[in-house]
Amino acid sequence: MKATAVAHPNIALVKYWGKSDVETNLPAVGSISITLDTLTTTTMVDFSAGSERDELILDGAPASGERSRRVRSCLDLIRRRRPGLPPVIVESENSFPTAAGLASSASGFAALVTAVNAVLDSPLGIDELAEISRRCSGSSPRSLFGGFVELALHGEGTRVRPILVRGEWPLEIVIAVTSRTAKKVGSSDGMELTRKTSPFYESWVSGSPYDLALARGAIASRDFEALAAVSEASCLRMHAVAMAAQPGLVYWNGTTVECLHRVRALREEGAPVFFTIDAGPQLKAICDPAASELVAATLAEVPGVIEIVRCGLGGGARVVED
Ligand code: 2P0
Repeated sequence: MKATAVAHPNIALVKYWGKSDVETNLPAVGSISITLDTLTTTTMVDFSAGSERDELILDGAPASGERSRRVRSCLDLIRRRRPGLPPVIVESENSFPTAAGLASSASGFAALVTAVNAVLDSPLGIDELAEISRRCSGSSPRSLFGGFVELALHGEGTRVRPILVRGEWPLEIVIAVTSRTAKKVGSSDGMELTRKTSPFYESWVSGSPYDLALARGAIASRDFEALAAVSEASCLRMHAVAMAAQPGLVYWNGTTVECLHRVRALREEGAPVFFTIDAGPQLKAICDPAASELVAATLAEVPGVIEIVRCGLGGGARVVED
């Protein structure tokens, strides 16, 4: 009763920001993402260790507090569907710093549900797995798949589907790490504050289907410029609606803004590159592989950039040999 799974973080091009139901963690908007390679979460579950209660070991140290509470509630959701699972030891390792703002909860829950599913006599289907992981982290179902992925609102819930596999449009991602300080307001709290207080929230939500349609079209036709336009617009609107909350949420630092301008300048000079920024100060530049060297070198020179991480598109969550 042991299994190990790996999963990668993903980056949304059309952003999820806001929940229509906090209890079930139901997103108010759909989202489209790309799954990364290079960065990896590896999670081992051991139901045969004779543990008295569920335990989480994260990056080599026992975890408590919010992280372990979220893992237990994920395990509870699985036990509701597959009763009788004994207590488990969960050992999870990230190949990247958890505090670096690189979406460790998405890869973490995708790896966890995939590993647990591998020990079940009667495994859960992908839609059930996605539903469970979404309840724990709204971005995590997207990491169940590789390449380009859409998490769509569907009936009373959501449905996640791959749009393109990674080899069909092999873009690269250059991440400019500008701070390692954990953010003051996490995504879940930031989304709720935005929903309750931002005067722009309704128009953010109502504009999302249009952005999703534009992005789907751009991806289907491999239209880089169209994808750049809709992705930067979605990113800036997400930050605008959050900045308009009370008190306003500003996830950027000065270096983030400078990186944004450098990416736009590169594009004006003809390099196929665009930016996106999540609920933190790191800038992610998405580019054609031919431009990635130039993009990495340009962002590395921006004062305040402390690390450059380069990725391609990765595969979905999967079981691996121990
Ligand atoms: C996204 N983010 O689409 C957006 C953009 C952050 C900024 O999905 O509250 O940490 O646990 O469902 O999974 C944050 O994702 O949020 C997120 P919760 P989660 O990638």
